[in-house]
Amino acid sequence: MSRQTVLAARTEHERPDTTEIRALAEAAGHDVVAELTQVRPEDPTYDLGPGKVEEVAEAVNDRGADAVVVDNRLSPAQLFELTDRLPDGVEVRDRYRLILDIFEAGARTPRAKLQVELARLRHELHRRREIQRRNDEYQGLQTIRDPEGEWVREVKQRIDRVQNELNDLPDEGDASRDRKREAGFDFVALAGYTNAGKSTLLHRLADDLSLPTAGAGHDDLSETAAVEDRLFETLDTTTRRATIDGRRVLVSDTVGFVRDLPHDLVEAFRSTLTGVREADVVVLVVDASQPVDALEPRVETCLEQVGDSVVVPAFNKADRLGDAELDRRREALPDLIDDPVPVSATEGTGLDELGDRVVAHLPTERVTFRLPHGDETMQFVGWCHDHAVVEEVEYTDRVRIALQGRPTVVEQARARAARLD
Ligand SMILES: Nc1nc2c(ncn2[C@@H]2O[C@H](COP(=O)(O)OP(=O)(O)OP(=O)(O)O)[C@@H](O)[C@H]2O)c(=O)[nH]1
Ligand SMILES: [Mg+2]
Repeated sequence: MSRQTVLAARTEHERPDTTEIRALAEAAGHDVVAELTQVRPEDPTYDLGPGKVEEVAEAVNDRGADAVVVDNRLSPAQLFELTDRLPDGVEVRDRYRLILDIFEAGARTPRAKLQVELARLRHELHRRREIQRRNDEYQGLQTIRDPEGEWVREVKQRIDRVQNELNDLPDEGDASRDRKREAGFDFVALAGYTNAGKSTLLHRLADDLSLPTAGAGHDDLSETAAVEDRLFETLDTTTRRATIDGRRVLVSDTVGFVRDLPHDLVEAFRSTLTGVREADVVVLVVDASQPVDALEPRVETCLEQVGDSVVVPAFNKADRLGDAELDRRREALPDLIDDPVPVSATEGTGLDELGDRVVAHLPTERVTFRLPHGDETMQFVGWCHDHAVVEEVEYTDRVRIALQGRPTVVEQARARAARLD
């Protein structure tokens, strides 16, 4: 059920670009029927200037709209004042609440649902605190009956409850990650702005043949990652196996970033982001088909979230650009990211180079064994093929095996080889 919506955007200096807020509004189920923009400093009462508020109200009346979206963050008071200027029943959404709505509607897994609820409650806590603070100011010297406020306490209790439920969810994190590292898996996370093509790239990289069957140890490996031309399609991490240059890699798709991603949401999705930060390599997926000007702020937003992980940047959707356009984009970001790899997740181009760049950053050790001929050595060679990259097997007076892989795997190989010699 889509809502008929009037969109309003105000920026202080340049004319507002409403492409992103429109896409966000659409993702939240709004049908934008009118758009009003304004260049002006923030008005303390409404955010928008009072004249613009009148225009918004007129547009709402003319179009029979039932919602207004403002591309800024409104204080609780501004939200209240603006709503008051509009016909009864018209809902006002700012960027922050709009993103919360999208997350709320899109959350599918129990974890994502609880994380969104936590974000909403934290936001509600701030709102109630601010309303209370304003009340206190107005009351001046009057005695305040309940300084903390039952109203505020109630939300805090609900936050604790949701937090506990989240903590009680089966741990998908550390322990199983450690086990998989032990087993020789490398971890690669796909991170990037929303709609950059992360899930599409995951489908490309994933090893369909080695798709895990449901069963012990693999239950957090999900088979699907929805692809949609819609912001925030992915709200939960999906992990798939991939083989990149012979290395066994677990690749995770992640929640996209967006400018002004609500802090409460970032907090609530912290475990997802921790996954990104613990990855051996983060592939930063950039939608290179965006206008040059849009790239820098987007890449900056992503880098802030990614922390100091090893980053391999990919310019996705390269199929939409010519070489000259790609070069212009590369030149626009020299200080932020190092030599992005042009790829097309839909066409499947550039993936070999991307794979090479990823593997070059994985922790790697090389070793050569010389073992006696025999069944056990052949079994060991099989084990090596399954767990590492076997570079050479040579049969002379002994069997010479040269391999490379994760240091933990090389260590295990050494221990196995020692038993054979
Ligand atoms: N032309 C072109 N389109 C692409 C490419 N990769 C992805 N797309 C399209 O971009 C849109 C978004 O792709 P997704 O893979 O859902 O993007 P995402 O980064 O996972 O998005 P969120 O989960 O919403 O953050 C879809 O319509 C894809 O078909 C590409 O290489 N070229
Ligand atoms: Mg996605």
